[in-house]
Amino acid sequence: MTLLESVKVPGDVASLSEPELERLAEEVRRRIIDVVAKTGGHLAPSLGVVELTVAMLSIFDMSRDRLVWDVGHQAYAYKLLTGRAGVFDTLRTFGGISGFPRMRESPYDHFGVGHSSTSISAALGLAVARDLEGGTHHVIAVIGDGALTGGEALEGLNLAGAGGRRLIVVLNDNEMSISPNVGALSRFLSRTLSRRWVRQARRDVLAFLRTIPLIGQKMAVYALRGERSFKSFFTAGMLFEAFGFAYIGPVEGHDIPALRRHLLMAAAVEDGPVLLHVRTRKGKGYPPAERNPTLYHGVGHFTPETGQPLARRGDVPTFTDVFSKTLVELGERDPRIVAITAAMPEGTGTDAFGRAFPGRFFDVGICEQHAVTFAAGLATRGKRPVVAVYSTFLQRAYDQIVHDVCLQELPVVFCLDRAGLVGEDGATHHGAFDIAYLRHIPNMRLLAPRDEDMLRHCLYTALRQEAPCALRYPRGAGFGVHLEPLRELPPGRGEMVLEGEGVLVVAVGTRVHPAMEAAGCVMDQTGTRPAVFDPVWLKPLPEEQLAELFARFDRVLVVEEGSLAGGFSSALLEWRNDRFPAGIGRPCLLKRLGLPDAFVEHGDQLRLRGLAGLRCGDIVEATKELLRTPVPSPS
Ligand SMILES: Cc1ncc(C[n+]2csc(CCOP(=O)(O)OP(=O)(O)O)c2C)c(N)n1
Repeated sequence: MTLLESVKVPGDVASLSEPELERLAEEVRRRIIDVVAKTGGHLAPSLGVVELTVAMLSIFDMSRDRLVWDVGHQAYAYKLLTGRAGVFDTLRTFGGISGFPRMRESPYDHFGVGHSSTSISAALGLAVARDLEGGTHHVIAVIGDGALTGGEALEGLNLAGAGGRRLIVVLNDNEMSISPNVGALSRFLSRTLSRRWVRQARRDVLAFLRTIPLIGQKMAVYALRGERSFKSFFTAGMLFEAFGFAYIGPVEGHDIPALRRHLLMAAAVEDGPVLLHVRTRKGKGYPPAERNPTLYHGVGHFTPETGQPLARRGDVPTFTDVFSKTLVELGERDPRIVAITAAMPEGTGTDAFGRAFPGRFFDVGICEQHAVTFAAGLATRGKRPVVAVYSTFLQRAYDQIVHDVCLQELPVVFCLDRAGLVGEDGATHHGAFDIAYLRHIPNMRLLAPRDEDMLRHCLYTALRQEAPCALRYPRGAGFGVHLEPLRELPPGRGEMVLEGEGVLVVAVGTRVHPAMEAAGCVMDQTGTRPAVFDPVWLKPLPEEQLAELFARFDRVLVVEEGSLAGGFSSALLEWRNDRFPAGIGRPCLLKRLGLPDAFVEHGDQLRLRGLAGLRCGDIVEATKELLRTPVPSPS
């Protein structure tokens, strides 16, 4: 029996000797590599905290103590050691365990997560609840140096530090976000303080020391011999101590005995919050991931022996690829264009723009709110900012979009990648709500390209608007269509992509091609070919075309890969109601396909689309049902 098999409950880890803990860590690491090679997932972050997880479980009692992971993408070792080893190979698959901590999945997941920078706030909530109940258990937050760049983490730190509650924050410092970490905090942690700052600070300290009688001059000489020795005066500890935390570390994060000693020290701090600074290596123990932690941050299937990716990239470019190239193409034509990403240069494809125009590219860290307001500032001075962000993460910056961009009427372009169902990352990551959270904001314009060619025209068009404008496109490959020269899409005009009769299918974005295919099937099966309309603009609505179409069709099917509540079909219903007040207009059967009022789970993207009724076959069935249903006669 392996040690991993012998760990039935997390408490079993506490009974192991340190050499056994080290063996256990190796078994856990091997298992993570073998399973992620088959399922894909967040490999490098999880490998980096194997020893930390084992050490924490050897000291804390997870049936009593409470542990909050930040982002949660690094919790695979924790899952393996908290009763989920038997189902670990179902990781991220439909019906299997999630890639992130989930309170519904396990009593040992003390807080659900997927978005970054929440752990300190949540853990503070758990600590205050404990104190209100007179409890004595430990509350621990584990946060990465990348997640620490997010504003909410700093808000949590600020309040936890001032509140004096017993709380342990473990800083998992690997100097990486998905890409190398950015910002002053990260520099402070890695001690790459700017020369200018060091020189000025040296002058100030020198002046101060010289005021001390007798020994001052000697101290000054000793302390300030060189920049390097001066820098060593300034430790990360000073920063966290200024926030009101006791500081312990830094400790080598792959040395289990050292980790245990330091964790025990942290656990012994009784009179307030403590921060334990742990230095780890992303991808630790798996050379391909250590060499390229960005590639192995989130990885698809690969051969475990070599790290070689298994899924060969097809010939059809992804939406992200096409966006990436088009942005560079447009950047060459227009020097006003600047690109902003919140810690996702590779994921959003803005890395290419960064290489082409380093001075016009800004990775701001995991700071979606800052990204939006920063873009607004740039736009006031005539720049054309493109904020490239995943649909789900832009949720963070809702008020900034309303208050700093739309109310100010600033031409910021939002490029929302991963709109719709993303697949294996699941409920925390689906881009379900962007149509609903954008379309009601005054001044906002919203485009949904049906394929990678239209994505190019949408981006070109968005950059020509004198107004805030967003475009949404999905994760994954395009449709393999020909890429045409760029053209401007007139606002509020859609495209009739297939003429037909009987039923009008209004398909949003990437549902247009499946709808066209479905129309062919319906024609074959019933002899009636439905019409397919692509609104292109979700806002402003193509009102004149819709008025004409609603006059022609009394059976309408709307398909969108976004929440039905507040989505595009809701917009059509609102428009129709207001345009044709009671008694005017013809009765119409209107059926809607979209995402339900429920969080969609994780699983294969195609399968999830099928479950949501958004695939070609579902459109065929819905269309035929509409054709069969009699339209009520006007009363
Ligand atoms: C709000 C939000 N924005 C972006 C992301 C995407 N994301 C996931 S992990 C990650 C980097 C986290 O870095 P760090 O906290 O240092 O953890 P590491 O992966 O280095 O272990 C990013 C940007 C996210 N999960 N949430």
